[in-house]
Amino acid sequence: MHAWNNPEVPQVAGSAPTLELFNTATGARQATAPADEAIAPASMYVCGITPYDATHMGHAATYVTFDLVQRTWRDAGRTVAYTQNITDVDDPLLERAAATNVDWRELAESQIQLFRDDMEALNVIPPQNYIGAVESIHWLVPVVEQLLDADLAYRVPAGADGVEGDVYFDTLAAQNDAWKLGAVSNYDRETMLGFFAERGGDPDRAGKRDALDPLLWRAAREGEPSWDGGKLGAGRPGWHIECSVIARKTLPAPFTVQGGGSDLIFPHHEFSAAHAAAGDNAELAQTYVHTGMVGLDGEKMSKSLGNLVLVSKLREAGVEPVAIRAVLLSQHYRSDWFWTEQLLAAAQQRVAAWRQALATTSNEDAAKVVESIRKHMADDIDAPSALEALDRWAAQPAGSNGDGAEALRHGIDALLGLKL
Ligand code: 5CA
Ligand code: ZN
Repeated sequence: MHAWNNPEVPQVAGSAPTLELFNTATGARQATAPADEAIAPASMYVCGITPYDATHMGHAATYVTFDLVQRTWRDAGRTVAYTQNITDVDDPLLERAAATNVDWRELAESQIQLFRDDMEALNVIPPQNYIGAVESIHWLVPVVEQLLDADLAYRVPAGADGVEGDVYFDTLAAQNDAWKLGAVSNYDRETMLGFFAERGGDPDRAGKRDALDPLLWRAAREGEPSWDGGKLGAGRPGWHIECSVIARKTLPAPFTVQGGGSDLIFPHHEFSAAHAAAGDNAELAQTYVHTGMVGLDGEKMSKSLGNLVLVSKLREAGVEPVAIRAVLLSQHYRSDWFWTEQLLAAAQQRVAAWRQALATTSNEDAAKVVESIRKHMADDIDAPSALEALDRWAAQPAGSNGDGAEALRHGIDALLGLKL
């Protein structure tokens, strides 16, 4: 699928230090490249939208975070291979389409377009590979067939609806050197069971070998879309295998960063890694990076609750995208936080102050501020501190002829994606 247009990213003199990121799997920070491979290509898979109710501030915060990761790598001289998926067939999308009486394909297409426009407005660099679940079915079917052949997957007997042919992953049998249950999330079983039920899993499905076993292939049902699944029979893919296969088909193994919101730690990223390890006995990714949850009025912002602030609505109301992006950067990516009008107003004021200060900045100051931004971004994407460095610079008395304005404007654009 096509993504969106590439923004212009200026080149900036000098280069960033090696980026360190907090890895959920190890609970520790780690460099995203060994020191002697500082300019080796970096690779990243970020879990994309399920295309309905796009693009709310939680989505925007997550994609802007990984955009900052990419910008920091690029500034350090690395090329970046980036894949993002679209979960363009899944239960929640089908349910929303049915509830609102629209064709699920039309709903998906319109929401994907809205997302593209929002990402472009927010100055987010597009992925090279933007791949829908539907497009990837022909990659996925042989992978599930192989898991069945290896007895790492199994068919569950028909349930109440009498449909045969649902295929599940044998979690416990699939454990090996590259992955064991909990390797990504580090959760205990009780926590896993809770999140599994909450986030699309079916712990009570009769006939499973283990309650946590996730669905790999859902056999065709009356009234549901389905595709030819070779030996699997007609059906549609499970969620985790979709991302696992798209990532492995398009990126090196292991790739550098697996990204998404903290709501994907379990079961989604745990099992995406598990499926990859079962197929290849290899780790899926080197670093698992998760963004905190954005909420509104005391609750997580989510489609199911309907408490959404949409990027497109703010844009329609005349809010400058650079101010929205400045709000997102003002919060640390790993914290949970709440969107408020006050945060937006504060960001608008800051953008105005930075713009004003640019006119009189010196070359010397520009170089210092760029170095300070670089240091903060390499430090586990500490965007709030980078913005505070901008505030301190903007608060200095105007004292120069502005010969550093262009260099600093470029630096702020390249490193933070803020076009002032
Ligand atoms: N299609 C799947 C991933 S394969 C999915 O989770 N889609 S989503 O539309 O629900 O979310 C898209 C991305 O935004 C995911 O990375 C998700 O973790 C992140 N996300 C969703 N809600 C929030 C939120 N409130 N705050 C921060 N990030 C969020
Ligand atoms: Zn995913």
